[in-house]
Amino acid sequence: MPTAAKTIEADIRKLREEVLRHEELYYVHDRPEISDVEYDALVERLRALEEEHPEFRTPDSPTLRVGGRPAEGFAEYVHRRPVLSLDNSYNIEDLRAFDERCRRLADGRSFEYVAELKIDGLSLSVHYENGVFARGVTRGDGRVGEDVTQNVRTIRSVPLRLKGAAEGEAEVEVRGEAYLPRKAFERINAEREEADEAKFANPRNAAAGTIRQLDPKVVARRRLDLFAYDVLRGERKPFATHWEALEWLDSAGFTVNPRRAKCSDIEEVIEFCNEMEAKRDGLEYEIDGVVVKVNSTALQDEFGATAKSPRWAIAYKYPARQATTQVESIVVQVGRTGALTPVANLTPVQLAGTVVSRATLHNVDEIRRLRIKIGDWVNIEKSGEIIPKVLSVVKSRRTGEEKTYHFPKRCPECKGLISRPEGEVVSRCVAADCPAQLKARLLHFASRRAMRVEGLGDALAEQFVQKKMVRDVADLYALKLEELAGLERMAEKSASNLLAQIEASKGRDLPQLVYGLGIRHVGERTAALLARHFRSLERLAAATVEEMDDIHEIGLTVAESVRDWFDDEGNVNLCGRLREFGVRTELASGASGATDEAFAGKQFVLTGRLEALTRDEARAAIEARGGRVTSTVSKKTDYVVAGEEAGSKLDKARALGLKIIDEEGLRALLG
Ligand code: 0OX
Repeated sequence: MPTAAKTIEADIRKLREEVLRHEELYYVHDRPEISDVEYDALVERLRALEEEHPEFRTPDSPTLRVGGRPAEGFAEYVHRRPVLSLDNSYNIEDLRAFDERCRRLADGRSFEYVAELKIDGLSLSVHYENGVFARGVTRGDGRVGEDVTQNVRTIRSVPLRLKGAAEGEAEVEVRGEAYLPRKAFERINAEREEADEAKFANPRNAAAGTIRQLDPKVVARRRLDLFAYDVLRGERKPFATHWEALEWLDSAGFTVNPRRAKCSDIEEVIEFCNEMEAKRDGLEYEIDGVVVKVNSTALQDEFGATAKSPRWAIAYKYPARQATTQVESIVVQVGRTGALTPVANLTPVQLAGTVVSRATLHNVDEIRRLRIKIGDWVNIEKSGEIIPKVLSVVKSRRTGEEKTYHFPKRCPECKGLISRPEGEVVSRCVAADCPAQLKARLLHFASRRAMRVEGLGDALAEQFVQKKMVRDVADLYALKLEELAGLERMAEKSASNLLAQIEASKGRDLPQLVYGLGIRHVGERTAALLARHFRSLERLAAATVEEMDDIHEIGLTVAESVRDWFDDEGNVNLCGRLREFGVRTELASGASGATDEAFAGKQFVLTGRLEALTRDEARAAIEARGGRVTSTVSKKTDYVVAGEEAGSKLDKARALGLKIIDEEGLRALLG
């Protein structure tokens, strides 16, 4: 064999062994060392090499297998109908391409989609004989799974006897996704930690590990759950539509995820995907995307399947949010309220479409819980807009060279005292004049979603504080051109630009000002609620805890925090100076009062094609006025905005007697 070919063969062998090792760590030991994304990348690399050099592909190559390997200890079970997997799509264009393919296959016939959450768990097939639970089988490689009947029996959302008309059926197979709710996952990991056992990296691994437990008593304690998504009877799909199948499953006693939508076109599907992505972190369980299915089972049969996956369904995957990397150092950041947050500086790694080089460690307790050391390999996760967090330490990769980390005893910036009130997890620097706190307050006040002072970045804020040019956010409005022009790297032009920006910020609306003040527990949405309710800074400053607590969506913690802030003499003074400098302290938007009334707390559903506005613009405009946009029409919906070619949602709205407006109507409402 020529040398080059030998090297390629060796590369393929090494890669194959590497993939197999990670599979064993994941499936057999439930102790992954790399993230799913990295694992996928390894398999892809192997697949590409094998495709170029098929002569080096061996029969045991992991690329020939679709799913996980059966663990020892369970009997094999051959699925009567193969358990197909889903084609993945990672962006909207892929979804549109899927839609085009479906429409081509439908050849002019109209059809609907069903969009449902893609639960990040493991697929199970549950069998019933004469209405009685008979067997539970894992997906395995899609053809052969493992018989895990005793374990499935412990899942409370799997009925042991089918309800209603289903009772009399000779044979029924239900498919669904078993998962561990986040709460159960956290509890299990806490217990494992106490018992000095390796923790699970995420709920999916924990669920997969649990279903393979040989002792059903352990499984029962773990509280697995199941969302059912498919029903088969013998060889047939027993319903005309997937939606009906879901309703049947519900009536037969299964849990069907209520967050689902019947969509008349791909735009509605996309909207569901976006809406659920925004809600993702608030769900009680983890999802990794949305599954889109053609509703009609006749069309499903017609479209058929490839060797691996049906042509009538696709998974729209959200960006992967976990990765593994190394801790280079740990630093403590001081926030605008003095909160001390330990942050790990990481070897940069690609995650959810961006390069990540820092992850939060939250607080001292978290550092203790993780037992993290400098030099450790860690699993990190990014969720939503929040900065990534460290999930766990990969202890098996320790070399002994790692260094223990000690949380500082004093504020790392001003050397001031640190306090941690009883019952709280956060340590705070309590120095009133801590420069790091002031800098963080300035940056927050000037940030895009607050008073938007463009050009006021980290370096400038640092100088303002160091040179004592600014002692609170109101001082920004007293800055003079000569002072600014004297700063490092500040030409006269930039100085006057900055002054113009500062001047312009005086006109920002009240929600931005309230948010910019940096009151503890007052995020953007809370600030908007408070501003819209009280309509001026003066009235907000005078509000009682009870008045605030009475506002829908505002709780006692927020109300008390706001009251405390305005009770502070320094803050009263600050507000007075802001007003004197000419900063707007009255609500500008919707000043007539009528506009916001129409939106506050109201639920909107957008359906069909809008002409003048994009859906995102319509959504943003509604949300800016305090309304909410959801994708499902229900009794709770206040307005259905029907664009061109609105489909089943409009029908449902009519059936429920809801208020229906067209795009013109929405524009009128928006003023
Ligand atoms: C899930 C999920 C998985 C049926 C036809 C192809 C895939 N993880 O939540 N699979 C399916 O559907 C099967 N639906 C789901 N919701």
